This record gives sequence, structure tokens and C-alpha cells, in this order.
Amino acid sequence: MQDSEIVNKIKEKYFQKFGQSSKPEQVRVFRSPGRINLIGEHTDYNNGFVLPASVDKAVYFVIEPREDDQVILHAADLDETYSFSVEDLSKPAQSWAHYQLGIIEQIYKKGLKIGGFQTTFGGDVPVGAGLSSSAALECCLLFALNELYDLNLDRFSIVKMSQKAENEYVGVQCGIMDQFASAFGKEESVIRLDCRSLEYEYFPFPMQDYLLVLCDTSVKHSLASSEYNTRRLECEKGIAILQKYYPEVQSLRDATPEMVETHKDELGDIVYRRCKFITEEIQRVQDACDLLVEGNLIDFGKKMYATHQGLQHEYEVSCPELDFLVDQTLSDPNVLGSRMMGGGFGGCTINLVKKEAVDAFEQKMKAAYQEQYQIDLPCYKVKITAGTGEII
Ligand code: GAF
Repeated sequence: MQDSEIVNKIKEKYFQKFGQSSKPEQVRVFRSPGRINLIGEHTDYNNGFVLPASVDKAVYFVIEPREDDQVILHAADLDETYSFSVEDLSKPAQSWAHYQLGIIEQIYKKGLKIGGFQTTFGGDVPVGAGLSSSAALECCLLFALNELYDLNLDRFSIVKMSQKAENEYVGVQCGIMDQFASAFGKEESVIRLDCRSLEYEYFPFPMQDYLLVLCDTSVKHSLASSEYNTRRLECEKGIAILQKYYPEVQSLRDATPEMVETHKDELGDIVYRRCKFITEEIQRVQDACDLLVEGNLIDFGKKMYATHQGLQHEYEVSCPELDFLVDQTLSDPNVLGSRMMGGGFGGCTINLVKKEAVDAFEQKMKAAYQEQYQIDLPCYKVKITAGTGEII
């Protein structure tokens, strides 16, 4: 669906819910996209590099300030409402509202103030598919409130506060990649982000004759969040051991695959494999960017496969459904690269597929997945679009 169609639908629901505004100029619309990640998985919380981009699936808020202190959140897709006083941040039963309350909490933690507001929000980022609809929600609301209440926050603050909302209020210990990609995305470009310094560079993504297609396993194994936290702890164990020999290693970003190899025995099998993957993956992002500059999509695709191998066997965050989908592409000459994307244990694979073969690719993947798991496989062709902003 086009942006304008979705916006019209959400606007319609807003006016059905709240009636016509007495000050129509105060009703504004904001958009934050979901994200993909080409290479650089689980490297963000290791202070490494990532290569995400924001896509043409987004969250939209139709929003207006209120004269009282009430906040009315209306989730268009669920047709559910949660209302509260702007100063009451107690956790509601509706988990979808935690992201918005987390944002308000961060505004207070900065010593800033806002008044009441009413909003209808919705969009087309598939939930639970690994496109980070949660980061899009957080960035969109904070960007909107920043405009409505002149909070004077720059994009970096919006990103950091959105990540903190997720860490502190929602309780998910995510890194910074998703919020950064949603806020800083640029049309037809991937972002190489240094998660330590937050320096970033855009690389035009030369699609040539290829398209990016996501294949959504439609599963989310319950291990996802506990294993995510376990991986973080395993990386910390690795750092503590490497630090004994290399005091300059403050995070795995400062370590090299050679250091990890040298201390293989002391790291032990599991921590060794985690550290090996992360140090190699950080290097892989840099190499992948060189390939983009050369326009070498063939070798770029090989890096995507290498990332998947590492995530499957060394970092162990894949799952049979994701591995199955990647395996299906291995003998397909129209696919340059395929890998699981995001935190793992479900969600999507990202595939670089020859344009003219995309329809056949989708059909083949759907049929194979149906036969293996008796599950329908949604496939999304994604375009890289701009990051968070107002729709005028
Ligand atoms: C999830 C997290 F939210 C990100 O911060 C990142 O760690 C990703 O998993 C793995 O690369 O999306």
C-alpha cells in the first residue's frame, strides 16, 4: 500500500475516534520506518559496525496536543484505546502501550515537560517479523512530541532516548541499531554505523538488477529474549578473559579474530565461538562496504551467506525454519545472498534476488515452506526509504 493510502486510513480512524478538531492545523502526521540489516548482526551491543537501512514499511502517528493532561493512545490496527494522565507512568496491561509510556518516561528523565495529547497510530510494519516495529513506534512518538512541544531534541537524542525507553521501560536489552536506522534512514542508501562513536556513513545501495526480498518464517521461538541476554553475557565473559592479555579490549570491537584464536582454550568452546563470530562479523561489515563501493554485489551476497553460517553455527541464534529458507536458496542462480536477519529464533530471512526472477523465487519459497512446515510464507519486496519525519 502507498504511504498516502495508509495515512488516509489512519486519519479516518483518528477522526472517527476523536471527532473533527477545533484547531485542524494542530493535527499532524508523523512516520517512522521499519528497518532491514544487510550485514552486522549482534554487533551493535559489542560496539561494532552494522549496515542497516530503513524501508517502505512504516508506523504512522496522527497526533494533536490536548489542553488537559490526558493522553489518549488509540491503536488503529487493534482498535484498542489506553488513556492516562501524562504524569501517571504505571505499566498498563496493554503491552503495546509500553513503548509510548517508555518514551514519556525518558522525556521526564531528561527534565523536560509535555502536556496531554491524543493520537491514533498504525502502519504496515509486520509485527514480530524482525523489522523492528517497536523501534519505529518509539522513534515516531518521540519525534512527534519533540515537534509538538518544542523539546529541542536532535536526532541523536531521539535515537538514544528511544533505545533507553526499550531498555528501561519495556525491559528489552536491545542495542542501538534499530532506533538509529529508523531515525537516520536515507532513500536508496544503507547506513554504516559505528555503534561505539555513532559516526555513520551512507552507502548508495547499488541494486542494479536485484531486489531485496524478505521471507517471513511467521514463527518467533520463545527463546528469543532469554537467549539474546545470554549472548550478551557470553560476550562479556569473552571480554573479561581477553582483557587479561589485552587491557585495551573494552568491548569485542577492540578484539581481533587472531586474539580470539590465540586464547581459544581459555575462552572455552561456547565463548570462543561467540567471540569468533562477533570479531569476524565486525570485519565483515567493513569488507562489505568496500564491495558496495566497487559495485560487487556477487561477493557482497557471499558475505551474507557467511553471516548466516556464523549466526547458525557459532552464535547459534538461528532456528530450523530460518536455516531451511536459507538452504532453499543455495542452488538458485538468481539469489546472490540470503541470511537470517535481526535477533534470531524466528522472523525473516533477507534475500538478494534477481529482479526478473523475484516472482518465481517467491512462489518456489512459499511452496517449499508450505510443504515442510504447513505454514504460509509471507514475502515482502522492500525498498529503502527515508527515516523518521513529518508527513506534510
Ligand atoms: C535486535 C536488537 F534490537 C538490535 O539491537 C540488534 O542487536 C539485533 O537484534 C541483532 O543484530 O533487533
